[in-house]
Amino acid sequence: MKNQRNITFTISLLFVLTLFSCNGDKVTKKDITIIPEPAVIEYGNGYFKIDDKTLVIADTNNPEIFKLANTLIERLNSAADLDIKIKKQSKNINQIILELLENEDLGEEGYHLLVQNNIVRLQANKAAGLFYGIQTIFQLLPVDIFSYQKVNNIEWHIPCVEITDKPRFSWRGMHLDVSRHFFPPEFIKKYIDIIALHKMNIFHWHLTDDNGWRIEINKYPGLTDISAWRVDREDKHWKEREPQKEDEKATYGGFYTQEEIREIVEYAGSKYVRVLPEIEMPGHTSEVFAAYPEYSCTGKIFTVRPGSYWPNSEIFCAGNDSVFVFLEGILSEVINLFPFEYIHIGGDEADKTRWKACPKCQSRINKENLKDEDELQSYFIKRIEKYLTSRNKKLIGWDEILEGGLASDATVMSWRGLDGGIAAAKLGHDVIMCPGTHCYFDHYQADPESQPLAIGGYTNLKKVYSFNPIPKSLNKDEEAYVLGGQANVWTEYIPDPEHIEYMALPRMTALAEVLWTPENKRNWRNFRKRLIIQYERFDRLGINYYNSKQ
Ligand code: TNX
Repeated sequence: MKNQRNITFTISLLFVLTLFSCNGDKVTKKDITIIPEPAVIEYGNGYFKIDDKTLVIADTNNPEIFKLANTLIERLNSAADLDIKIKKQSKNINQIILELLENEDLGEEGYHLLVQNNIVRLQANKAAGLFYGIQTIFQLLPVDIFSYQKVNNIEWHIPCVEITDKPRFSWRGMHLDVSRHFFPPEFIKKYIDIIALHKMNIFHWHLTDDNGWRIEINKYPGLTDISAWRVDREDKHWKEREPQKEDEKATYGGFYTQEEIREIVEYAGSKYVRVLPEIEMPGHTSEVFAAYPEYSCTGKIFTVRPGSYWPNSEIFCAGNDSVFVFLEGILSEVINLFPFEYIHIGGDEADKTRWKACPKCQSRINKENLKDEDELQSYFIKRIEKYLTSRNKKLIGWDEILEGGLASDATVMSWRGLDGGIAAAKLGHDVIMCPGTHCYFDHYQADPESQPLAIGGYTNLKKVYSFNPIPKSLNKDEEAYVLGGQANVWTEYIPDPEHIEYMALPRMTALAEVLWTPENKRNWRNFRKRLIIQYERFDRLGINYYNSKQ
């Protein structure tokens, strides 16, 4: 009896093994074009074929998992023209299983994907990991899976591989300046799609700056009635734009309503992208004084600037308490719109000329025992941080917030090289690295002669790919403060969405690999080969890009 049971067991085990092992040609590295490159790939034999009988198995009682299963079948059923259903379980073996499984090694965003001839099993610790695993499945399929049209006469094969993958950094960001030029909500969603396609997870939304206020604030309607609009000088070079004349109407600009913002934030959430709003202060704020001149030092009325000016002298008065009431009123609405734990308050390039001459600012310096205007800026930021902390939010600022003393729990975004980030990490503060040298996608990406007009600089694809967010001068403990990196897309010279895509891609593709892939697995030559297929994906998705080879 015992023997018989053993035999039955052995036979069923053999049956299971042959069933689940991969048959067919050996899969090789060149068959796989995943970007960013996964941490670990093992190659099997043959492929899993998706057809109408394939089932997606997922916990349909869990709304988040059910939604993820839907994102998988929607693309399969549209581009691949299949009719795949989601089931909770099935005896059928032709299935793609999505499941949550406690596995600390995979962290918040990692996944494990096993593709065999008869079955695909995607496991993750958290839903975000399943989302990234699904992105990987799409990239294992023929590129036509990215097509908006139905594509017939294709075998939808997933090569047999085993992938264990998770990101190197938790902060993988893309910034976009919507003040210098305004871009419609539909494009913001497309930008978020592109972020998610690259397994990046932060959208830093630069919502306010001198050239236009872009977020509806119910308490202060002047911000969208007046500060969101400037005169149209689009036919002139950014630096040669005459200010608004007395008899002129400001017609160029726009803003996002709170309803649009809520929708965008929710949309981003469904793609595991968190939205970081930026409200600039104390500088880069002259547009505010077009509607509310009382919050500047001089009280003078300004018009919203249609182009550049330097330096940024028109900044919030730091000696006037009503400025803080105003800013807290704004931030209170911002906090209600954005669930992300961080709020970015800018802090960059504030010229202190007005503060030096302002009696209120000088009296604040005296009363608070501050040494100089740098310490006054630090006072300003610390006061705002106190408010944010009281509302359970964390403050992020550009590296200038180090000057005059860093607020106690502030996170620093290091843009003027890595030094600000290094200093902040050494002080025990979290840091996001986005140095102008490697992460400014408003800079030229090739010989300026061959490119549309840009702000200057030169950052080609290879340079972005060589970026390392961890400076050598940090020790192991300090390294841990570097949350990751991001690229910034300032739009003084970028007036429309196609141009944004052109400037962002493929440099963003390189940055995505820098921020996701283990450093020792990064390989420029191999990346360039995979890039060719990535371009085909962009083509299918209707995304513009610069056909860069270096
Ligand atoms: C500096 S980076 C700025 C922006 C400009 C950008 C142009 C930073 C924090 N401030 O206001 O748009 O340079 O590259």
